[in-house]
This record gives sequence, structure tokens and C-alpha cells, in this order.
Amino acid sequence: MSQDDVSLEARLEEQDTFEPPESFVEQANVTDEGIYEEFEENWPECWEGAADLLSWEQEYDTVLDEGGAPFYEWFTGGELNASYNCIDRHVESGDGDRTAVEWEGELGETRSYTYEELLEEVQAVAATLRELGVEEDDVVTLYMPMIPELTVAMLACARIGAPHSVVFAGFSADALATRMNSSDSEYLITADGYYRRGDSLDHLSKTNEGLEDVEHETATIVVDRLGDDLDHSLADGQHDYEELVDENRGETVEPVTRDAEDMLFLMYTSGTTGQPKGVKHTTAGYLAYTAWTSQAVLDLEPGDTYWCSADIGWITGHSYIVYGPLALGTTTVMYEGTPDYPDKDRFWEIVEKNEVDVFYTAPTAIRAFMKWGKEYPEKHDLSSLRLLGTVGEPINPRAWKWYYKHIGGEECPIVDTWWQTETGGHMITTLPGVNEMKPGSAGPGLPGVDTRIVDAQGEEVDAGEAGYLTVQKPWPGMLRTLYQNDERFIEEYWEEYSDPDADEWVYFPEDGAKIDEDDYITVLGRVDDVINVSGHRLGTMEIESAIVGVEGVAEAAVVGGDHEVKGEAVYAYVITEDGYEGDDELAEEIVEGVVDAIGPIAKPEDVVFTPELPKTRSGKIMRRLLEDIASGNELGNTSTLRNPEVVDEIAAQVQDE
Ligand code: 6R9
Repeated sequence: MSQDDVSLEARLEEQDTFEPPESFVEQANVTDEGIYEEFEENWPECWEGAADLLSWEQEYDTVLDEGGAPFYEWFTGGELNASYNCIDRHVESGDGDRTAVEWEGELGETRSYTYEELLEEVQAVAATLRELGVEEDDVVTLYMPMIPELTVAMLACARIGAPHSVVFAGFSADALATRMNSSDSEYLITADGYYRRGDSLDHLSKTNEGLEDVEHETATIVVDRLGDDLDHSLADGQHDYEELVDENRGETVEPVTRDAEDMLFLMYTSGTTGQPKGVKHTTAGYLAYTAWTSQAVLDLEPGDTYWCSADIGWITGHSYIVYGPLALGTTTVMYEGTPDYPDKDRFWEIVEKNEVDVFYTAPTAIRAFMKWGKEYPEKHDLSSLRLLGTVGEPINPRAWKWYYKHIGGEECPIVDTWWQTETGGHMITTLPGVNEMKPGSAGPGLPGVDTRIVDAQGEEVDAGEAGYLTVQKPWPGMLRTLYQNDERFIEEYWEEYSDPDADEWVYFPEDGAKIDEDDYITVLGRVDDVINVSGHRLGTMEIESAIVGVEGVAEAAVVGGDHEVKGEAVYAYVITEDGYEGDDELAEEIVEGVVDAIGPIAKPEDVVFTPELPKTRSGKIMRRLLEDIASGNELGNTSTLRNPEVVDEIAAQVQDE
């Protein structure tokens, strides 16, 4: 490092607040700090501005209907179609030639769709789905990798009022079957495979394995992504995508009129208990909220080229690759593959080539970039960038500063956005043209979003103290319920801090947090049994049940331990059944069992065999202790344990490895 670099690093190291660069503020969509007060005084009508970003077939009567709280309804009486809002209206207003989707395949090939082309393709797929028998309100499962057909399929579903349920392609066959059974989904679009680091992955066999466990008949459409790289034949009831869709190119499919509160999609996510939760989002509130936050937080404008590197299989991709950016008429970039193929500068090559204006990624990726070194971004001209974002997990100040300096060139604000599958869109973040930034702290709640940090009794904690994050007013993008399970919806999110007798409802996202004297919130992480691996939510219960399903395993406890790149990694503590040896072979079978049940993202980092698990006197597994062991932390007081000696035994074993 040169002398200049050293002093720059030192200065950055010490700096803990950053003003938004003047060049950014000059052009930002939101610059008036009065917006916070304005929203507060005018709540809930403040959300009319978000609704105004959409085109309505029928104006709504009421902004917010609190009558059935916590089953809130937004923009009731309104009618609209999400696919119309994301495509047709841009074509009608003369922007049909603008690029809607710019796709980068892992092998270097590209495909792009103008809004006009997207309209044609979406109508063709909509017609195909109808031909297959899909009717309004039928759930269509999309088990697809990052190929443009996924975006097209989502919008085609929205066009005919069929909610989609996207299952992340990296999830296992079991996960697919569970979700299809849970949502009674009789239609599936999948692909034969995709590319990862240059190798072709067979996705069709995994799909077929999953379908064996689906309890009802399914009509399946298969996209041919791999061509000659996969020797595949389709089974009965399976159709080739291109064959069917090609026959419908040129068809007109009018967007169906949907009520504001009609379901737009389902997205399954992990929680404390075993079964994934089917989070239900509806049409108007979700679309208005993702469009508004895309404009206010991501600062998107129609002429922008914007890239969010998430996978559409997660909520981030739904809200901020597909719906938000397309509702605003932006060009959205989709990338199929990994950041290090063919080399570790792939992302920066994509940014340079497409002259990306706004880039949104996850802290886990930034930590990997840091590890690889600044020489990779330095090979490229990143001057097109104007704003950077992160999402998925807390970002540590060191990674924040690296991102700020080496990717943003100290000229781009960073928005650290806290939100969840359930919240539909951003909730806590700075407004990039308004607030100063504090690395490590996401920022204040957005205007109109009433976030408060409380103690176990629900009382607000003082600045600097840790507590539980809550949201004390509804917002348009919120989940409406868990699919066919209103009871669990109340239990999971509302029971903890609400006072139903007083009709006071408080949303509990199950995150811990602290707040400073400027109302900036630092999110500390989950307080339930959810592990956040590389920004992906995994339930410990789901992983434990997969492990216990392996022959020879008597009991298992899974925890998240600190990991340099992934943030958290999965650590499994396992007790074998009598007569079984806790050896490498069994550890291997356990890892395979987890990959089969959930997917490679849930792969345990380490499997530790132990004669006992540390338990409280009432028999509860002390997960905190296991987490500390996995993270290499100092161990706290173990005297409340029924079996304190076992902790040292396990710790010794972990250190030996
Ligand atoms: C969008 C998304 C939600 C959980 C959430 C929290 C963690 C997300 C964060 C963050 C700290 C941020 N999380 N963003 N923690 N800072 N900026 O990730 O949705 O997959 O449902 O995960 O992720 O713990 O509760 P989802």
C-alpha cells in the first residue's frame, strides 16, 4: 500500500458518520427531510403517494381498513393488474423500446427484452398457462434458476391472476414437494438445468424426484436451458416450454382485473417450527410499496440501469429485481451465476459493461470481495455507479467501508436496508438523499414506518440498550396472512406484544436491535431459531429433522456460529444411537441428508459428535452455549446446566479439529 492509501484507510477507519455526497443529493428522488414529519402527521393517507405510482382500473375508496386488524387491508375498493403496471403502461406511454430485462448468462451469453418484447413474451406464456388449464387464483409453482423465463413467468401469472409460488432452484426435491403440497399447486414451471461455475447442473432430475412426493396431479412445463449439455426426455404430463409458448407468440391476453387485496404471490420462508411458512402478499399494497421504496430508497428512475444480484427465489429478487424496478420502468439486470466465474471480477465486469447506475447486493458477497482484494474492482471502470445497497444480514463497519471506498469510490451513498419476506419491502434504512450514514447501523425506520425497540415487557428501551425490534403501525407492503393459516399468522407475528383487548397490534419480526440517540437502528440478528447463512434464512428445526432422519442419529442440535464470509454457518451437534460410530462416514451421511432435505445452502460447516447435549434443568437444549462454542467465544456461566461437564468436552473436541 502506498503512503496515501495508508492514511486514507486510517481516516476511513476512524470515521463513523458519512454525509451523502453532494453530487448524489443534487439529483436524488427524495431530498426533503421534512418527509418524516409529513408522513407522521398525515398517516395513513401519506401512503396515497405510493398508490399514485400505480395505474388503477378503479380508484380505491379507503387507504387503510383496520377493521379486521391484524388482518389489515390497503387501498380497498381499488382494482388493478400488476403485469399491466410493470409492462403495458410503459409501452402505452411510448417507452416500449426501452430495455426492461438485461440478462447475463454465466457462460457469457446475454439476452435482453425491451418492454415491448417483454409484453409479447408475457402474453404468450399467459396464453400457454391458460391452455394448460390455469384459472384465476390457481397457485403456479416456479422452480427455476436465474433465467429470463422466470421473470416472464411471474408476470404471466400476475397477468391472469394466478398467484405464483417461486421455489429457490437451490432448494431440494423435498422442499419443492413440501411447498407444492402445502399450496395445492397443480402447475409447475421448471428448467432442465443451469450453469454453475461453467458446469451444467441437472435440475430436471431433482424436479422429478420432488414431483414423486407431490400428492396431486401436476402439469409441468420445462424450459430447455442446457440444450445438448443434458440428455433429457420429458415424462407424461410434461411439456417443452419453447414448443408450447412459440405457438402462442402474437397472442393477446388482456390483464385480468384484480382487487387490491387479491393475492399476488406466495413465498415460503423459514421460521422457528419445522414447516416453512407460506407468506401471502397481495396486489396493490405490495406493488405500491415496492415501487415507492424503489424510488425513495434505491433512487430508481426510468432511465436507470439497475442491478440487484440476489436470486429471484428469495424475496429480494421478487421485490427489487422484478416488481419494484419494472413498475417504475427501469432496466433491471439479471445474472445467472456466481461472482467468481470465470474470475473474481465478474460482477465488476457486468457493472462496467452495462453501465449500472444502482447496485444492490448482500454483505456476504461484500465480505467475499474484500477477501479477494481490491485489485478485482480496480480492473474496471465503475464510475457509472451512483448508489449502492445491501440487504439480508447486518453489515459490519469494515465491510461497509470497503464497499464505500472500493466499489463506490467514496461517491455513492450506501443504503443498508433491513426488511423481511414478510414486510414485502424496505423498512429500516437511510434515505440516501436525506440522511447521513453510520456504517453498521441500518438507519431510522422509513417515513410512515413505526419501528420501536422494546424490552420483554414491550416498554421502549433507552438509546444504546439492546431490545426487540417491533413495528407498531401497519404498512402497505406487509404480509396479509400465512397461507391458509390465520392462526399461525397471529401466533408468529402478533401475539408477543399486542394487546388484542385494546385492539392494539404490534408486529414482531423476531429480530433483536438497538437504537441510538438519533433513532438509528442497529439490527443485531434473529432472536428465534433461525440461522442467517449468507443472507438466507434457514430454520434450525428443519435442519435438525433432516439430521435425525439419518440412520444412526439419535438426537441433534443445530446452531449458527460466526463465519468470516457467510456471516453465520450451520454447526451440527449430534448424538449417535447405540451401536453407531460417530465417524467421518456418518458425518458425510449427515451432510448429505441435509443437502437432500433442504439444499446445499444448509450444508453443515461442521458435524460434532457428542455423548450429550448441554441441557437446562428443565431439559431445554442450551443453544446459546453451542453457538458460543461454534463461534469460538468465551463460554459464559454454565452452572444452571443439568450437565455442565459436557460443555468442556464438546469445546475440547471442537478445538481439536
Ligand atoms: C430481505 C430479506 C429477513 C431477516 C431479518 C433479519 C435479516 C435482512 C438486514 C438484516 C440486518 C439488514 N436482515 N436485512 N439484518 N441488517 N440490513 O433478507 O428477507 O430472507 O426474509 O430475511 O434477515 O434478521 O429478519 P428474509
